Amino acid sequence: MRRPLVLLPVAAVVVIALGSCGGDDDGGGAAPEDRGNGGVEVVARDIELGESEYDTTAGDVQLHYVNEGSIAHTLLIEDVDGFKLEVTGNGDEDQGSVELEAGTYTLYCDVPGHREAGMEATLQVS
Ligand SMILES: [Cu+2]
Repeated sequence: MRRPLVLLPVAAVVVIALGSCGGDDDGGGAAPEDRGNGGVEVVARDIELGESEYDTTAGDVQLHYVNEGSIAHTLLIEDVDGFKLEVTGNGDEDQGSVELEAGTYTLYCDVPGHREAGMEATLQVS
């Protein structure tokens, strides 16, 4: 019974991400160069993130989360609601996109105790 419970929120995030992709609400037309940021790959380990700082460009930011640890981890962006990736075990992956303006953000894992243990990193969006 655990598996559907874990997969459902992941599916919801993907649907939300795809939905926000299609909903072009700025009306100005997205620049094709936006696709050039190539996404951000974040590695989870027990118990840290692969890097202390990540860089990307503003716009539709693709985040790819890969678990190289052995326990479940999540990836959230502080003060950005509605974005969460989850990986359940070694080799598990999750991905999603989120609209970000230029600025400095904090990525973290919200499994109790993990952020305090060091599972956070800076995301620089320029
Ligand atoms: Cu964690």
